[in-house]
Amino acid sequence: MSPTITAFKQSPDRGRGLARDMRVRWALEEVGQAYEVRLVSFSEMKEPAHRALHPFGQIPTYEEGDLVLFESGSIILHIAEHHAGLLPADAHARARAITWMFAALNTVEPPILELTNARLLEGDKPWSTDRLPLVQDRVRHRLGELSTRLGRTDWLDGAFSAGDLLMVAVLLRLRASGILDEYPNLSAYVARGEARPAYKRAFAAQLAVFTGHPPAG
Ligand SMILES: N[C@@H](CCC(=O)N[C@@H](CS)C(=O)NCC(=O)O)C(=O)O
Repeated sequence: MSPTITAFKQSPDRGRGLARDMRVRWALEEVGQAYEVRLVSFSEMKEPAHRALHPFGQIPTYEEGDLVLFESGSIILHIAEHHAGLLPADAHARARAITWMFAALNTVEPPILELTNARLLEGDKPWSTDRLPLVQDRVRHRLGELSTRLGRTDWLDGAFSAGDLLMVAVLLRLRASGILDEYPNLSAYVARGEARPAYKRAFAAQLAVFTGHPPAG
């Protein structure tokens, strides 16, 4: 039975790949697992029926038989643990790939989200112009460290893994700011992620929700 995920009925980014169902779609495409999508509006997300799946009234959720999950990282870990392709077989390499999943969500995504919030939600506040450079510098600090670790390698630790999937998904949220371009190896890393056929299929499926046109092929 195919799992069902939830996604925005009206995505704020107009289906450009930033909503977090994208990373779950990408993981499912990487492992070749077909899936269903249930679209929810902002008001539906806050209703009891959806909150029974997701206590914080958000997307994505994941339903598979009687299993219900929320949190994109947990969903992707579940997918990666039940299918080949997103985690290495070697126990230590697997633990390191999972470490990168946590690093993406817990160390790299928070300053990026802070920057998004500073721009979108606080841009009209009188203190915003003083605060924004501080927030941008916190992002640069983290990216500098990540860039040093990645160096000239294609992926964070050997072959592409769920750690890379989440890291690329998180870094993509920075593209509009221009900050990612300051780190050529990270830009190239993100581009490598976007070039993966599974990413392209997931992106096309998410965009189709916005355009109303199903992806070709
Ligand atoms: N930590 C959660 C964050 C989920 C989240 O923020 N989802 C956003 C969409 S990308 C959402 O539903 N926003 C609407 C809202 O919070 O009301 C995850 O990784 O799944």
